[in-house]
Amino acid sequence: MTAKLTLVSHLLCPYVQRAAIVLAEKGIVFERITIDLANKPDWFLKISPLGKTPVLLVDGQPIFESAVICEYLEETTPTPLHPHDPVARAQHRGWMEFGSAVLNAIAGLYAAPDDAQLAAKAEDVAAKFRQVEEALPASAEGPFFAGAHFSMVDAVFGPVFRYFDVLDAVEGLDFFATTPRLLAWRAALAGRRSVRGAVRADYPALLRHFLLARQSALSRRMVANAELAAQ
Ligand SMILES: N[C@@H](CCC(=O)N[C@@H](CS)C(=O)NCC(=O)O)C(=O)O
Repeated sequence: MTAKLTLVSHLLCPYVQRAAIVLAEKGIVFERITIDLANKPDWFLKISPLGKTPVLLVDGQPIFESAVICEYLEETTPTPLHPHDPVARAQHRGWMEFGSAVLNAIAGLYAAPDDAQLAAKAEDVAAKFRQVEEALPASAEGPFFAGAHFSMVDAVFGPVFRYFDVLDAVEGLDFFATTPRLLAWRAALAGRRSVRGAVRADYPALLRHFLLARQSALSRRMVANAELAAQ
């Protein structure tokens, strides 16, 4: 890859992280520009048709939508993250899409206005995790989604699981009670260099701050937990 690549990012965006992970896995040198989505710069609004991160600038030409960015990187580099077999590849794309559904469910969870809706959204996330559990290889295989080879689906789920490094501490929520394979996969992804390097070291503190600022049922639960812990 000889083009100059710039990933226009936001510090907490899980879709940006996917692209950053794929770039790192492929060993591509790129520049990262972080913007404030609460105060979008004019240059960003000009290049981003939907006003969303990520945008990948390829020699100045913008590509938007994280899955499309990942596919572009796959097409233009010799180190595949997708399986070779077309059916398996299509199935992986299906699970990438499901990864976005899980991210939407997580957004529903942290926005839930009251405890009843928080419980319903937590069950939505847990149910989706049970579906992924069924798709994972038996424990003798792994550690990644399709076995030993890190794939695009891994790049999608690394940022999904990262939320739970903060959410695990919230009392009364348990998303992994019946998903041992998912837990093992989560641990493997948490140890992967590309996944770790996709965010800054202060990501957990930034995420906690973001979640507390939502003024949602989850925010109140986090405040209550912190007050209990301080007693
Ligand atoms: N489907 C898009 C989703 C991207 C997305 O939702 N980005 C969020 C940040 S994580 C965003 O830019 N939100 C700003 C806004 O909607 O104004 C993708 O996969 O790239």
